[in-house]
Amino acid sequence: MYTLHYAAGAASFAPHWLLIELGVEHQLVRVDLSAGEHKQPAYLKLNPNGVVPTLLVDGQPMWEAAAILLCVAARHRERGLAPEVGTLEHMTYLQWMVHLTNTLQPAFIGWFYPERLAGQGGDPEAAKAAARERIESGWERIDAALASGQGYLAGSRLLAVDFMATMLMRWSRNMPRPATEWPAIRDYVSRMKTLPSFRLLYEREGLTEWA
Ligand SMILES: N[C@@H](CCC(=O)N[C@@H](CS)C(=O)NCC(=O)O)C(=O)O
Repeated sequence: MYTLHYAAGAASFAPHWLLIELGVEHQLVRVDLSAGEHKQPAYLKLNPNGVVPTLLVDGQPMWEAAAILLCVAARHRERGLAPEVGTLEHMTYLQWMVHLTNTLQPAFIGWFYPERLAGQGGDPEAAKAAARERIESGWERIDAALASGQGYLAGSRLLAVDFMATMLMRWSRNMPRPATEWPAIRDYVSRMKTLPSFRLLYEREGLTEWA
């Protein structure tokens, strides 16, 4: 049994979407970030980083969105969202998952919370500009990969990594140059949005923007 601790539109968006797409039974626990619930001892016991998401798998907590995606997709490999380990498809899948979580995802912290990266006495505007540059160069690479690829990030079929990529693309929606300004990304996003699981996710999280 899965229990996802989530906040609407946050890093829990991709794991939540994957659970819906897989059609596996799960419960949701909403974490009120504005009330600081994620910094309370009860939540820190589950996730010492004090961030969402946390997924309980048969009561055992697991954190890090990308790890959750890899793990849950692999546990339900028969549903076709995780490649077979050791194949070329698996190689590309892992490469993008790690790249997204290692490069683009932290750059968003710099964009949304520049003061955290700038530190005391640092310049938040400079941190924000650097984050924007990193994010946009990420879109450049992803757009090129999609343009010369077979429709999805790791090849010709939808895999768990596509939920991660789309979540990050969504996060750029209010930036001066959102991801959808890159043509291959725009086409990819419109296809991802046609998944019935995307609609369901929006309903369950009460989201409206970027629908
Ligand atoms: N690397 C973590 C990052 C999670 C993360 O930063 N979550 C944000 C929401 S998008 C959060 O909970 N922020 C609250 C905070 O930093 O206080 C993951 O992918 O799970």
